[in-house]
Amino acid sequence: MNWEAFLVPYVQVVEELKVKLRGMRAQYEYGSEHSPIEFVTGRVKPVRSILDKVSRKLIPLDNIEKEIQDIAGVRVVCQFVDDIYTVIEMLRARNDFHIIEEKDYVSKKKDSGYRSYHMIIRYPVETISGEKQVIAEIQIRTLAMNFWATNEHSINYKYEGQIPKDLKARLKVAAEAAFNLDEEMSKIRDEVQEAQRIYRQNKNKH
Ligand code: 0O2
Ligand code: 0O2
Repeated sequence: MNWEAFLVPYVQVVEELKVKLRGMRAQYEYGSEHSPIEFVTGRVKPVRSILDKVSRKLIPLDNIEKEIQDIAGVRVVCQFVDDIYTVIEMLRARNDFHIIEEKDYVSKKKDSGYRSYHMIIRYPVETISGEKQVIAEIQIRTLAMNFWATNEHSINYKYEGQIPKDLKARLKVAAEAAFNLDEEMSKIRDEVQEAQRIYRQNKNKH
């Protein structure tokens, strides 16, 4: 299999989605408005990780495009939990891609403690041999959810998915703390946003 050639459209999709979603943030900034998007990252899944998933889930090589839905992945990170829902509505209203599936791990966390909202989309990308429909995953989460998930991901990687029991329990406590932080921040959201609005207005004056 020629992986480099296979991944070319995915690289294109990640780049396009990053530009588009970062553009949404820029539009809010220009209007001195609170942006529901704090930052956007993205990556193409490394071949090693694709192959790991293929063998873990017994996926036939011919089905990779359909069955591994996060080969192209972008991540939208928000300040507040409510922002996640604003972003979801904005994404639903767009007509440059089609949403195939939504997974709400925000209101229903995974057993690990993981929280995030996932959208699986079908994105049309122009290639030199015509239009290609590429499946991509958009993860939408708060800064606190992202902090937790990034650390848990590293630990999971180190222990190859077999995290020791006591560490797992600690991660659950940390997930609870991240949840409480989101709750507390939501309560003072208006204050925070007012302060940030004043800051942006002053910055835009100069
Ligand atoms: P690992 O092993 O996961 O740590 P930019 O300059 O911002 O345009 P950059 O710096 O190339 O782009 O990458 P970016 O967008 O900052 O993302 C870097 C890291 O974020 C990646 O690490 C991923 O871990 C993670 N990441 C970002 N978006 C996603 C996503 O949608 N899904 C997943 N699963 N991970 C994401 P590495 O370097 O790939 O390796
Ligand atoms: P990467 O690139 O290492 O992040 P699964 O069967 O759970 O492996 P599935 O069913 O395709 O995958 O989708 P799911 O469960 O919605 O998860 C897809 C992605 O969400 C994962 O990609 C992670 O990026 C993230 N995710 C899901 N559960 C967890 C979790 O418990 N902790 C953390 N840190 N992230 C999670 P991959 O495949 O792990 O790839």
